[in-house]
Amino acid sequence: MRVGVLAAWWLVLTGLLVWAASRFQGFPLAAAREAAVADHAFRFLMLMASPVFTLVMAALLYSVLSRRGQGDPPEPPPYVPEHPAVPRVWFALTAALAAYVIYNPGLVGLAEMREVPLSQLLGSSPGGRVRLASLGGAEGDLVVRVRASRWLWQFEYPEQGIAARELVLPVGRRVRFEVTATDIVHSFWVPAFRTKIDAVPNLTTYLHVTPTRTGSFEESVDLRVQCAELCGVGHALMASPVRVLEPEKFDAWVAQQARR
Ligand SMILES: [Cu+2]
Repeated sequence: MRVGVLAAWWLVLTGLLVWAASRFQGFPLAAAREAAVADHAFRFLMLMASPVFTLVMAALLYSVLSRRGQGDPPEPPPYVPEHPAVPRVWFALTAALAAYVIYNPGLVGLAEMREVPLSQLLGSSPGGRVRLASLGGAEGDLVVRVRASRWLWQFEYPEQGIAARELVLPVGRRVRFEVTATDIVHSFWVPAFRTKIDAVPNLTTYLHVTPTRTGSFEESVDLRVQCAELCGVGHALMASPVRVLEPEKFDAWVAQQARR
């Protein structure tokens, strides 16, 4: 009977949690192809973790309520494992789940974000170094060089021969960011894109993003470049607005910047 009560608690709590999660609207604006991959992974992991969390909570609630008001036992009961198979099954099951999520959405999602086959993501480069950390992914349509300094961002468009202090991008084109820093370690992060990469002095790191909707910082604060690595007193204010435009408006912006 005890198992039945516990199972009922578990079912009720799981139902409540999944219902609340399905109504959750608190995600930041999603404005890139990569954001959809990241949000899918987040929802999937939450769904996987929910029954584990509620089982622990159900056992806790059941234990607290069923032992209420009975005082301390006269002497501590001896530890007798009732079902030695239970911890083994629990361990095997959670280990298998952990291995599964490392693969999918972990590695599969990373390959999807970088638009490369999984085999290429895991293969080693000719120099023998693991590519996982250094691989930027498939080529982009537009290159933007990002330079981080205490406490500002600078953007350079080498193919267009222009530079700017705000990040302006065309919608629907794959952008290759080449990121570096001039002083200390910073981190390039646009909340609406859900991707992030460290900006390191004397090193270029790569990030690829395909914006999927037009918008600006004035419409959503999630469209901003925000430093995500604590870098001193100006860290929290180290942000630049992001503007995503229709391709023809982007070309007009480039022409206007070039004339300056
Ligand atoms: Cu910072």
